[in-house]
Amino acid sequence: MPTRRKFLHSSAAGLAGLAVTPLAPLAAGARPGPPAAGRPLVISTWDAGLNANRGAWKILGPGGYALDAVEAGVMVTEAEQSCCVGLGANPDRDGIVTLDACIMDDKYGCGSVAALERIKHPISVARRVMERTPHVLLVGPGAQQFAVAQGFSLEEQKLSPDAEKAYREWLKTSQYRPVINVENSGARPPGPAGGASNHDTIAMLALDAQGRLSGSCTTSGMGFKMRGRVGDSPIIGAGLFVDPEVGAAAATGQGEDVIRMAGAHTVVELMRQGRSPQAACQEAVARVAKIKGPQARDIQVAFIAVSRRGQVGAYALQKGFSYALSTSDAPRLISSEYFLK
Ligand code: SD4
Repeated sequence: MPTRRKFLHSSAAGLAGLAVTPLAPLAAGARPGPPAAGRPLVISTWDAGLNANRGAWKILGPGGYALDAVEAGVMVTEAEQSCCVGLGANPDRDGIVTLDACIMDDKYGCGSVAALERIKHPISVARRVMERTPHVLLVGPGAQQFAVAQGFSLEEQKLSPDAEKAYREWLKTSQYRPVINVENSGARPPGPAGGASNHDTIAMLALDAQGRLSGSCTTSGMGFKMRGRVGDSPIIGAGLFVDPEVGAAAATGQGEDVIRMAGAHTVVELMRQGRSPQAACQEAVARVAKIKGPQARDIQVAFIAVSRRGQVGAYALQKGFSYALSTSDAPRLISSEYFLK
C-alpha cells in the first residue's frame, strides 16, 4: 500500500514535471494559428487503437472527412467484440451489456447515446442523434427505440462466451473492483479470459487533410457496473470535446473522475490558454491527482489531445496507458508518459 508520504512525494515529482512554459494565451477572438491543412492524422486510445486507426485511415488517407474517419475507426473496435467495447463486452451487475458512445464534428455538432442495449454500433446511433434530432443525448429504451426507427437491427440479448465466463466468475464475489489498465493487461476481469485484443473504451481524434477536426468515443463502461451507471464516455465535455478553434481531447479511465473535472473540455480550454496538447493533458491529469489525493493510486485516467495545427499529446495518471498514432497508413503504438512514478 502506498503511504500518504510516498504519494505526496510522487505527486510533487509529477507536478515538478509540469513546469512547461505555456505559450502566450490567446487574445479574445484570436485563433491559435492556421489549421493543419494537408497533413491528416488520427490518434486513439489503447492498443485497440491500432486496428481502429487503420479503419480511420482508409478514409483520411484519400482525403476524406474526419467525422467519417472517427466513426468508421471505432466501428472496427465495436465489431471486434472485446471485453469492453461493443456487444461482446462485459455486462453490468445484472448481466446486461449496456453501451455508451458519443461523436463530435468540426462545427460544434455533437450526439451521444448512453445505456444503449442490443445495438452493434452505438457510435453510428450517436451520429444519427447529432444529425437527425434536435437533441444531443438519448438514453436507455429511448435511445434503442430511436436506433430501431433509424433502421439499426436489434441484436440478441446474449452474453458472448468470454463475457458469460467473466460474469459467472464475478458473481462468485459480486465485488466491484475495476481493474486498472485492464485494456492491455491481457486479462479479462475478474478471471483469466480475454487475450491480446482485450481493451476498453476507445476514444479517437482525427484531423483531416482540410484541417477539420472530429472525435468519437465508444465503450461498455466499467464491467459489472451498477445498472443504469453512465460514465464519462458519452458525456460531451467529459469523455470527448472538439473545439474547431482550438483542438480536440478525449479521455479514458475511471469515468466518474473524468466527469468531476470536465476532463476533455478542461484539456481543450488549457490549449486555448496556450498550452500545447501535451502540456494540457499533463496539467489535466495533475488536477485529477490533486482531487483524488492518495486514492489516485487506485484509478487510471488518461487523456489524448490534438491541436487544430496538428500537434498531439497524451498523458496518464498511471503507468500502462498506450495510444495509437497514425500520420500514414502505418499506425504506431506509443507508451504514454504518466504522473504517478
Ligand atoms: C467509463 N471511461 O465508462 C470509461 C471506461 C474507460 O478505459 O475508459 N476505461 O468510465
